[in-house]
Amino acid sequence: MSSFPQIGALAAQARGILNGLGVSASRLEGHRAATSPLTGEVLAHVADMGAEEVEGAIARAHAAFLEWRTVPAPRRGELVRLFGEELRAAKADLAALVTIEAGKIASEGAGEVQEMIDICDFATGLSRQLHGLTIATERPDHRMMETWHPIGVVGVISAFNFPVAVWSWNAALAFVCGDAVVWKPSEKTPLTALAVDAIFRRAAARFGSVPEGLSTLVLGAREAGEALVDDAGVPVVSATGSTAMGRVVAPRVAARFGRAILELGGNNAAIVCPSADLDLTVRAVAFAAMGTAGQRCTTLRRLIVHADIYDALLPRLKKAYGSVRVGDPRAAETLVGPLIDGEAFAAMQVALEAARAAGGVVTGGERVAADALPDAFYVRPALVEMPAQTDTVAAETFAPILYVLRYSDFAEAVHLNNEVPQGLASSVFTTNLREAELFLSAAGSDCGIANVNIGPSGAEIGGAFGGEKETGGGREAGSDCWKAYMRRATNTINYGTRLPLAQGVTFDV
Ligand code: UN1
Repeated sequence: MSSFPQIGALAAQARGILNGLGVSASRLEGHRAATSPLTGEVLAHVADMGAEEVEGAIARAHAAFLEWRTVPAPRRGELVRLFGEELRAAKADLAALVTIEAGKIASEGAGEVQEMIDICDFATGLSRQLHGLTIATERPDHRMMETWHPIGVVGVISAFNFPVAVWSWNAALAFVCGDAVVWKPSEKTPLTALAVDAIFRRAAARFGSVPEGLSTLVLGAREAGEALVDDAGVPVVSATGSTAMGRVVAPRVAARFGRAILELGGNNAAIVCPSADLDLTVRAVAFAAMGTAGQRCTTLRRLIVHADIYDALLPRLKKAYGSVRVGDPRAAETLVGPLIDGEAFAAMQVALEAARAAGGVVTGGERVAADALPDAFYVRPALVEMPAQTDTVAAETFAPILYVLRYSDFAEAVHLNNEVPQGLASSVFTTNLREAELFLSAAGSDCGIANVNIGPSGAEIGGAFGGEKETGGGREAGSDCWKAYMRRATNTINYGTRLPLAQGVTFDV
């Protein structure tokens, strides 16, 4: 039996966690309500910052940067190592707060905090590896090299669905790179941001000499985000959210020649080939499509199934969809928690209606527990068999809807994978080497993430995370993503007594 939360107890629990982590009561007073998607109840109130306050925070962050950039990088890594330790100590509390404020099931809440710990470990190691190249020069008695320097204040705009981890991918790297960070979290998740800010302060206190303003949290609505986007004192803006948001952010950052790292919408597909291991495929599809109630950028939204196995796979998927537990995300048996709010529910219904009108056959998708919880939006995940890749299928709806399409030729399946405007994550399920390699090749998936025999979601932090086309082109987390948080200087040194010019130019005065 599914269980649903009772209205009334969450505010005390959230406040208890915030208090325990050291968030001062004064930060929980303001005019804007912070609510829980579990019941719709108000957890606390917070104060929004206006543009002027954000500008002040950016100025203080810049002053902190001027100090921090001269601290040796491995020493900066020590701060991030301590932050990782503090996160380990606070993991259970922060995870519980993520569940209460963002609606994630308990294991995903814990997983999100683990992702923060992992990036701290990664960044700590990286703090001794911010390498530049030495490059052969064409001139005698010369040496040419690259040096990577801290760049300045990094603005981070994050979304509700990863309310703390996305900030940490950016911040952990930025701190070891010698930058200061100003963070504008989603208006829907201010409390988890306050908690993280308090945990960071614990690490800073242990470190001892962190300049004030190195890490600043600015709570607020659009005005606060715009102040961050438009301020020339913020050379890097890392923004995660919808493609619509990215369309606003990208040109404004570009207009002042800032650097934008964009992680926007995804419309992620998986191709299921005739040779696929169906047991594994069903499990992978279930997590990727229904996990996080379909509210990951990497959520599986389109399943492209070969006609020969369609009738074997679909009943198994329908069974998984029919039996998945929807309910209180704190309960051990629950796999699907609530949608973030009523807007998300309305958008889901609009998409399902459009799919039906285009000939789609919908299983699931209905709201549950609406009588007991009128301000919370629990839905059964929807499986939608579609006759074609219609406009609705090509759009990202941030809800648990999986559109299923049929294919007969592998090239057609790859074409369908790539036909949508977004380009974040993709997968192929096959045991055929040619199909797997073709999918990963230059002529295969056009996405930033292309997987074989695992779903498109749940990426590890060690790799570069992000995607192409309307996903925005940014990369965050592992690999060499750190380079986006630094400026590169090319240095040429003449240790001789002559002055040979490049390209053989002579200029004798
Ligand atoms: C997001 O949804 O914005 O790969 C990020 C994943 C997670 C990150 C998702 N590691 O699903």
